[in-house]
Parts: sequence; C-alpha cells; structure tokens
Amino acid sequence: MRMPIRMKTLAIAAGLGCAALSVAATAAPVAAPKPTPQTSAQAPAAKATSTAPTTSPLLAQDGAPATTIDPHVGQPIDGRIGLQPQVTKNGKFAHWMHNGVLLPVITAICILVLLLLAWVVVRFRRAANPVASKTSHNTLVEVLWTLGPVVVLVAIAVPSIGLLQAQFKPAPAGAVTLKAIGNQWYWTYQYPDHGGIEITANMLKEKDQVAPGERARTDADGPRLLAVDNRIVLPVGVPIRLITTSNDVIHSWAIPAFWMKLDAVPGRLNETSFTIEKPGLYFGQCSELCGARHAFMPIAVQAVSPAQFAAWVAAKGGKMPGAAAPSSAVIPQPGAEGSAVEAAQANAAEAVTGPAANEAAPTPSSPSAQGATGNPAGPGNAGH
Ligand SMILES: [Cu+2]
Repeated sequence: MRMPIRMKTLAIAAGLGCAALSVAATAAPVAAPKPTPQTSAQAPAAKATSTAPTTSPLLAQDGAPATTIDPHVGQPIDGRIGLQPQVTKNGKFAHWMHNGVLLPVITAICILVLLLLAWVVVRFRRAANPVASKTSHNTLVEVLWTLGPVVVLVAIAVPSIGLLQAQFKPAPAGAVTLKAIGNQWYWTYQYPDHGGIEITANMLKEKDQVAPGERARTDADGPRLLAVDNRIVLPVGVPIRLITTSNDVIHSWAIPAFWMKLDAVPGRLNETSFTIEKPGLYFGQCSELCGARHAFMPIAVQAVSPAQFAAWVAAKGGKMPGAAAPSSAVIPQPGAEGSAVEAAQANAAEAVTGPAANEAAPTPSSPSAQGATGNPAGPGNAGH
C-alpha cells in the first residue's frame, strides 16, 4: 500500500549510513603499519650516523636518553584494532569523537537500516502484499527523513570542524621548533632554536641483514621496521612547533599516537603544533607514497622531561634558548653576511636563477649520510 515511501526511506537511510561511515573513515588516522618483509638484497647497510658523546648514564647509544619501551603505547599491537592510545590534546578529543560519537551513530544507523530492510522484506513480500501501493508522497514522512539526516550531520560537524581548526593552531611563544625534512628514503631533522642540531634518521635493519660490525636493530630500539638509528627527542608538556618540508617528493610526517599527520612538500613549509602529554617512545611512518622504499622511512620520537631534553641537547652539541634570544642578536652591518641588504641581493639573484633551496645534499653534520637508504644503483630498484 505504501511501498514507495518505505523504499524511499530505506534509500535515504542507507545513504546516510554510507555518509556516516565515510566521515568516520576520514576522521581515523593512518592504520597501524603493516610490516613488510625485507630482504638482504635491499639497499646498502645501515650505519649509525651519529655516535653522540654518551657521558651521561641517561643517554643511550645514539645519544637519546635511555628508555624502557612500553609496548602498549606509541606503536601498533598485534591483533588489536582501533586507534592507538593518544597522548596529545587533539588526539584525546579525536579518540573520544571516534569512539563516543561516530561509532555509536554509525552503529545506530546500520541497525536501523537493517531492521527496516528486514521489515520490508517480510511485511511487503509478494505473498503477503499482492496489491502494491500507489502512494506517491507523504509530507510528514518526507519532512522527517530530511530533518533527521540534517540533525545527525550537524551533530557530527560541530566537533569535527572544531577538531580541524585545533589541528592547525599555530604554536604559542616558547614552543620547541622541530623541522622534519623528507628525503627518499629517510628523514632529517633540525632544531633551529637549539644550536642548529641536525639529525638523520634511518631505519634500523635486522641482525641478518647487516654487514659484520654494522648496527642492527635490538628490542631496545623498537619494533621491526619502525626502529631508527637516531631518534628525535622532544620534551613533554612543552608545545612543539612542527615544520615539515621535503628535498625531493612529497612525504608525510605521521605519528598515530600524536594524532599527527603533516605533508612534507618540496619548496613549501607546512606548520602545526602539538604538546606531548606523556613520556614515552612513539613510532610513526612516512604516510605519503613516496617511492620504492616509502615503507622504510619510519619515525621515532622519544618524549622526555624538559630536564632530560636539555641534557640531550647538550650531548648533541646544541644549546637551550636562553638569555641570548634571537631578537637580542647583534644586527649585521649592511652588506655583511646575514644582513638585510645581503638577503635582498640574494632574493634578487634568486628571482633570476630560481630558488636554490631544497637540494638533496648530504649535510656536514652527517657525513656518513645515507648508508641505509641512499641507493647508489639509482632510485627505484630497491625494496624488492
Ligand atoms: Cu616518504
């Protein structure tokens, strides 16, 4: 009798369910990395690119403070689904929104659609309903099935837009700046506010994949395919200003436990900020398909107390920003290196010749550069 209306209800409900599912998929961060088999035929062996002075018992082999890895935080766990435990404010909010808003909404819509479908199949089957309805519209039902989805979508949009805004909030004054630079296929990091510390991070290989004498991954370094030779060290409770860029193709700096994913684009600086609320070791991966060894450029962040961070900075030869703030620096004479005049001349020259930045050159502070990932046979033939 009223078959067309019911069928339309079903169509709307099913469409709404799909929309909610796609919203949830968008909100979810990158899935836990899937380990990929690695063979010894891959690129040349890893080398520890930095052996910082380890005078302090707090410092591990690579200069990072010693740590005990908690395998339940900051890394994927076998057999688990869902988001990693979050250690930033945005991450905690997003975790709540995913588990407390999106999943219940999706579940309710799916159950509603399933029940409607079952009801229609049984109640309006040909045997029970030989004469089909010729009803074409019903104002009350049409208003309800329009307003219902609108209310649901607005309820989802409000926290979603707030989260989107929070994810791009600029860092406050006093933030620690970390610059992550993507390369095929490793990361370099700079701490411009801490004496120009520069770190190159290569994935650590397994014991049976390294040449004699070369450093292989141990359990203290982290899981297979996620452990790196040089970890990034950051303080907890202090805002971090993350700046990303790239030397070659687009990469993406992502740490699931931080609710963090920021593209590293050649010739551009992307910026965001976050504050780590819990000490620990957190792992992530490049999350933009960037070539043959895309899966082998992991990210490892060690979050420590501010005091330990200061000790690590000192061990790396850097210095904490203190009385000598950049604004009190001596202004160079016109024409001298670093002066405004020189910068203007450089800009004029660049306008003619094009920007010279972002060349993939090994840095002086990491002379052994990329034993692990630099591929002397040319790009594109590794990773088999
Ligand atoms: Cu990449």
